[in-house]
Amino acid sequence: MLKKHFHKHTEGRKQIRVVIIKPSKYDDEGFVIRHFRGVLPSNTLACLSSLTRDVAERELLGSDVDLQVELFDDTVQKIPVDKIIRSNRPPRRRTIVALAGVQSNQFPRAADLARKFRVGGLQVLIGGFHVSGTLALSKDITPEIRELIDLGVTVVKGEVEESWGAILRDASEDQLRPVYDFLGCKPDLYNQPIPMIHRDYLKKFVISNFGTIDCSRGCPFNCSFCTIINVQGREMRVRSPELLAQTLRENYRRYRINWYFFTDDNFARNTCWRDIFNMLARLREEEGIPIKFMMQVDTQSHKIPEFVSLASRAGCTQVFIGMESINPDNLKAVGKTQNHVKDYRNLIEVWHKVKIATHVAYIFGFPYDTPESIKQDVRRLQNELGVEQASFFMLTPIPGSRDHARMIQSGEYMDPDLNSYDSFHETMRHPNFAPGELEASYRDAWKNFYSFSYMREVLSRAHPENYWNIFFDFIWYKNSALIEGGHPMIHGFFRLKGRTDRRPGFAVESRLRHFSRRFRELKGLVRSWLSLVLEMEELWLQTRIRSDAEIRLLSEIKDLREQLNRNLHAAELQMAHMRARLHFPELRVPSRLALAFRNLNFRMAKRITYSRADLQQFWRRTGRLKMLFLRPDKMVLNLLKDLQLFVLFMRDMART
Ligand code: B12
Ligand code: SF4
Repeated sequence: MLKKHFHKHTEGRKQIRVVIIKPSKYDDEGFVIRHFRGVLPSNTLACLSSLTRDVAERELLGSDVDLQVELFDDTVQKIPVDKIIRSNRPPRRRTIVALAGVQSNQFPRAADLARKFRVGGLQVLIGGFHVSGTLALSKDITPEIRELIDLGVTVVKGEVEESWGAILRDASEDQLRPVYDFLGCKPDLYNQPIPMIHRDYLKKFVISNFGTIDCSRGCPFNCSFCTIINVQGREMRVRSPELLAQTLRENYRRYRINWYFFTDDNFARNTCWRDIFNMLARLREEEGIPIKFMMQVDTQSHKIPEFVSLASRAGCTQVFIGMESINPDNLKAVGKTQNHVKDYRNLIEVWHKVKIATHVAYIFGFPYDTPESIKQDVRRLQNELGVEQASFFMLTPIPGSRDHARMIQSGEYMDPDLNSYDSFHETMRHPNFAPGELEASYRDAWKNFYSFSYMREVLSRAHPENYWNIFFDFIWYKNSALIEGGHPMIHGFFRLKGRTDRRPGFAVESRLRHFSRRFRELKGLVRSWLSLVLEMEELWLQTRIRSDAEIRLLSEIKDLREQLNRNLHAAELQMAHMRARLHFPELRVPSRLALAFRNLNFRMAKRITYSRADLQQFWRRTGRLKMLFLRPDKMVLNLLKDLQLFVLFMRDMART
């Protein structure tokens, strides 16, 4: 929870508390998807918080009003519904709830929260892509939105940069309208307040020096599955590079935030990209602010003169590319005509040349996909294109897209539960897949792409500056998609399950039942994490960045190994190691090796440097033996070796 008071002296003044909530969604068992730590902080919360602050500073509600804002993110914190309701004490103290950035898959959860707040007598507003997209393409108000309006919830369609003050004024006077429609008058973003990141909120995320900002909105292209063009339009609107610079400086000065995800759908079409890149390069080179960032671009981005080279100079480390499919027939069928498959290889190479990692968005379920083609596509992404990362999605007819409107018209089957519209559930039927088969192919794609051998290949050729970014992404992705069975863009780390926060229709479990469920789940989770940690440790051992000194030492070891075949003693090997240390006083890694050398023979040293395969084999063998045959001395020794490796692994990771 984040609380901001914009006025210090509240006595005798009217108080308006705006509680902005980013709803999560339910899992298949009706529990709210919430994590101990999230990965990507919400830009919508940051954006609406800045707008509220601006309203307060400009005293748009009158000079006698004390405006406060509180932010809650349902994906990483429990929403204290009752406390929020109790804080509403009209007429002097009003609490207004704004359900923000509500996507279709979050709508059922948002609607449940809205109902509770309405029962508690609060004024409730809802905005974001579900209501905006649905109402943009539908002539009538759809039943789920109508139900909320009938409950007295205010629906806000479109962007509110130029109207948030007026809406809050209506709320403060108890005059909220049922629907506000700003789709026809999209705000000019140039001088609007920049989304503001809050330190306390960031503490809920794995990386606390990481922020999100949208530098532009809109996209000129016209893909049939896209909702963005029908809500934010096809004409680009951009934020002022100068205002962005001020915010980036302030974020760094106050909170040391220097890592960003620029959430623009297509940064390559931001008409101010050059000015923004130049500004970022100046912050890095002249002001010493080590900004680095990721951005989303299209498959033509590499052809924009200087775009790629300037992106690199500006601090870009990863591009998220809207590739979607390798099959030209699929691309044609969904109007993604800007994607030219023949040019994909060149696209990836151009980004690689400037050492920027590529991450492709890839959709399964297009008309020409089959279970076999999905397998082939994954192999081609790895072998032909060599992309570092891929995010897979199942094609979903999201309300607000042309696909959705067409399917409504033709009466094709769509899953009636909006909670499933998260791109990792099957929501429609496909002639080439039996029910459930698309989902199975999709799951296999994650498994096959993030295989040990491919991750090793990627990390072995990764630029040292990118190594740990990619490594962490692999952990995040494997945890979300393969352990949690969800989607990396929804899942964070360590799943929490509120017993009583269950979707209507699912019974609230007794304490005993819930705790035994959680115990079982946690046991499974610990096992999965252990094997993930060991897999990643092995990956690190096989691919880690070695210092020049270590490389020299290893080559010396290699020479000695050859000599060892001619009966050289391990003692001589130790001598070589000491010699190498004399030559390279800065040598850090050999001090770990030294430990190994002191106690262990040559084979063990090799093992510590390259792999824990022998240890793995020992534990596997030990696990199969009966108690009687166990060797406690070896077990203790190998346990110590494993612990030592683990500590080294953690230490290397923590250094980044
Ligand atoms: C960046 C991004 C992400 C990031 C999230 C980064 C972050 N945490 O901020 C990541 C990659 C994690 C992500 C994930 C997903 N995303 Co996304 N994402 C976006 C993207 C490209 C930008 C979001 C953004 O910053 N927008 C700018 C903000 C300020 O706009 P806004 O939220 O609409 O808010 C404005 C107005 O709507 C309004 N408003 C919003 N709420 C409210 C409330 C009130 C009361 C009022 C008055 C006004 C108001 O005011 C704001 C200012 O004008 C959008 C597309 C887009 N252009 O918005 C897709 C988008 C929101 N995502 C979408 C989807 C489907 C997903 C995923 C389900 C898919 C997936 N598997 O990846 C997941 C779900 C994750 C989750 N739990 O949120 C869809 C949602 C469509 C829909 N109808 O459901 C979108 C629209 C893209 C698309 N494919 O069409 N996403
Ligand atoms: S390129 Fe991306 S943002 Fe643009 S229309 Fe296509 S899917 Fe939408």
